[in-house]
Amino acid sequence: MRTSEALRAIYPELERRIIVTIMGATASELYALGHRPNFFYLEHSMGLASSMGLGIALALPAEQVIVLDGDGSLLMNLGTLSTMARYKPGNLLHIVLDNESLLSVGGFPTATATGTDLAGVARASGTPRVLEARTVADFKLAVSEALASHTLTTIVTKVEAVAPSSYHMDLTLLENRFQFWRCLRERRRAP
Ligand SMILES: Cc1ncc(C[n+]2csc(CCOP(=O)(O)OP(=O)(O)O)c2C)c(N)n1
Repeated sequence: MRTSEALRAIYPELERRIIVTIMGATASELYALGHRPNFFYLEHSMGLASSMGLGIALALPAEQVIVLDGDGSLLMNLGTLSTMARYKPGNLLHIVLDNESLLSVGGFPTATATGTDLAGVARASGTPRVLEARTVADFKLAVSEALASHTLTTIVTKVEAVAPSSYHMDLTLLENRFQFWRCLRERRRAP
């Protein structure tokens, strides 16, 4: 399964929710499927998409927040798993697209290529629900189950290390930041 296929399969689930992605390939693939004001692409701050998602989930308990993480990014901030598990927001879904590499900067293999089991680390950190997927069908099912469960879930899904056809995004970081902030503000005001 490619990242683009995985994201296309769950795109309808992303349309209404608050989405925070890592930078690079994942951001570009989601942007290519269609940008929305409720999508934030956390450029540069590698590892912190889950931390940002956790903060939003705690601040906006009526919203469902989905973080699109990468194996390299999560490995840079493993403590995020224990922090998320400590607060256990039921409105947070943490998806790890594990391509076993730092794809966006040339494909250097990460520790998941040599056996680190991120689902196992998430379980040992106390995450109440941890699911794994390898096919588009399994991934789609895992996402709908996780969203219906209203329980903090990490889904680790293996994806091929295939780069997007283009990394170009016609949206500056600041523009995305203000648009996303306005979207969050409106959601907070909504009854
Ligand atoms: C602190 C920090 N170190 C390094 C980088 C450079 N960098 C950008 S994307 C990336 C790889 C991210 O890997 P992963 O999370 O596995 O996502 P993938 O690119 O494989 O989709 C790196 C190292 C960065 N942006 N920030």
